[in-house]
Amino acid sequence: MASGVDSDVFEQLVATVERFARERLIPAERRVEEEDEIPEEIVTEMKEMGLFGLSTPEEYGGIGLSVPQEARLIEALCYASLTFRSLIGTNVGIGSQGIVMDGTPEQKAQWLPGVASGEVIASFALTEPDNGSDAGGIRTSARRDGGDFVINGTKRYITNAVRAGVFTVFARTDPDKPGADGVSAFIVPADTPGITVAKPDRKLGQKGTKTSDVIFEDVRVPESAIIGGPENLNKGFRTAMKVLDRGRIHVGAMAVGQSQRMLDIATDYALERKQFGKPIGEHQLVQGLIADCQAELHAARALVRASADTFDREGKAIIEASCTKYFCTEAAGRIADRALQIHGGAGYMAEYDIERLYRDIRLLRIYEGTSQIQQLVIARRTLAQRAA
Ligand code: COS
Repeated sequence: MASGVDSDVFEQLVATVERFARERLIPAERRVEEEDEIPEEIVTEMKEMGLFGLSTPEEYGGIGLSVPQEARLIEALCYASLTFRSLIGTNVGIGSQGIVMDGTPEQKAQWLPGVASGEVIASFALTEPDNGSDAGGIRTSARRDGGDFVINGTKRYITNAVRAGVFTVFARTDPDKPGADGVSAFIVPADTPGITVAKPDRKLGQKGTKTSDVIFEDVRVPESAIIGGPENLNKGFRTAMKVLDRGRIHVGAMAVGQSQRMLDIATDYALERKQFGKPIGEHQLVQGLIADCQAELHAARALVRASADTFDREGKAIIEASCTKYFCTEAAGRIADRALQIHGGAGYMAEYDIERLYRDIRLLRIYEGTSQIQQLVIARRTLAQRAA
């Protein structure tokens, strides 16, 4: 378990990222929205700052933040549009963590330095057209052929697929085991013959992020491509779940960063906008909206920190991670709604940032496990703990 970086170095990094978000990213948000692309100069700056390698262990060229440190830094970064986080998100989280957590030393040495520098984008290929929440039901097959596996199937909504240098692909290696048990995780270089990345999806928000279908047709990989090596055959579902647990704390931190931004915008508006002869912030019903946002934001931030601490200390935090993702993203949805309401008619207009933020954060309640999946994880495990 990474113990993180020295606290002085870390505080400097947080201050740098806070400044970067305010001075470089927020001013670029409208351009990103219009062009549906992140400007190349910003991508370069993010690489130079080491943001792609936040969670990669130092020995592989990353910064090696602990989970609580990563959460705080992601909160700071997500004061700006979630699109910028999406660019680094798969390298910091779901795309690479399978290799960090369960990879062999050779796999780590081969892939993690490129992931940390941002030269290689790592993309997580789990979801399929017919299997999203039911991650154990995946149909993409990896058929053994001598010392190789041959992968066939389609993956859907795969973040950063168009930019990917490597995919972590979850495929069924045992067709006789229908659920989670017959699934393996593979490291598949994106230039392997037989991989087609479709053109990016059109979405409600988070313009500039890229998700696509990825089609695997007779994609041949050696058995050494199984994450953790051949002895991890049929153990890929657990790798996916561990990666998602950590990811769910990360998504909670994203929700906190965006919630702070939306509250700040709404508060500024409430101080400026006058109705009935005074700023609307002096009207108690508007104050009620502000207070509810602030109270939920405080609760969400505290929950992220507590869960991240548990993950760091115990190496896992399944119930905590699901509670965090569930509460923080649902709270962000309520905060967005109130922040837009405080703006009145202006909130519905595209010239005000809140309209875009409202659309962007909608996805938080869906990806890396819907709110309903989090409820299911929390309740099943709570019941099992009491029954034990
Ligand atoms: N960490 C480690 N192992 C885990 C785990 C976790 N967080 N969660 C489950 N497992 C293990 C279980 O312990 C079980 O192993 P054993 O049989 O040895 O006990 C195995 O994995 C199967 O678990 P379970 O029976 O709970 O699997 P289910 O198929 O019932 O589904 C849910 C589990 C629904 C929780 C899972 O499919 C899920 O999280 N779905 C959402 C997927 C998702 O987030 N998709 C987003 C796409 S990526 S952006």
